[in-house]
Amino acid sequence: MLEPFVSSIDFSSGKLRDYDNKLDRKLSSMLGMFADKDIFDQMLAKEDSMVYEVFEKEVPEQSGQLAHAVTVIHPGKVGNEYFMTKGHFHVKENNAEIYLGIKGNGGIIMQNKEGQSSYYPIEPGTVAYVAPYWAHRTVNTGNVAFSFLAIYPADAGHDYGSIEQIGFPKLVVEQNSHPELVDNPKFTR
Ligand code: S6P
Ligand code: ZN
Repeated sequence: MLEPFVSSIDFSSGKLRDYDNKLDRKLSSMLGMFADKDIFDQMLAKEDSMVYEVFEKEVPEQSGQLAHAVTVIHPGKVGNEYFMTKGHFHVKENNAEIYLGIKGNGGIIMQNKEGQSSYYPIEPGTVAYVAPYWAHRTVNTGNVAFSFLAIYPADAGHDYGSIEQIGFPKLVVEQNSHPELVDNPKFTR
């Protein structure tokens, strides 16, 4: 049986100090996910920049366990589209999730299977409820690292599926120095 434990977040960097696993998501792992392919290719040819890192505590992927991880999205854009996570549905689609904003400014874009979308800004202290059945992606809309804590059923699973090729109904882009939602031309339903 797993024993109780603690971990700690460094609020100045937004990172989890004593993580068990770290996932690195660089531009090369996000082929086809940003709308402007030409600018993406130019950026990747120059440097395979880090887009986001996920710091995980390890718990068994079993019903009843709560996985928790800190995601740090680096500041940056591909054209006018903010650096973002891949985004996913949970394999167990009825599993919800909680996000807590830790550092920086960002947002969460969500979609359901009917093609509806929902967007909320996240700042330090914001608690976002990802309802069951809603896919979720986060974006960094600021000039510094954007970090948040995610807590979710450890057996929820990640379904990246069509999101990797098509994305969300809306793109989160910078317009006149502010985040705006615009229609995603690839998303037709
Ligand atoms: C897991 C939770 C987060 C994300 C992380 C990276 O359910 O939503 O820990 O895994 O933010 O995003 P993604 O879409 O690449 O898994
Ligand atoms: Zn999730």
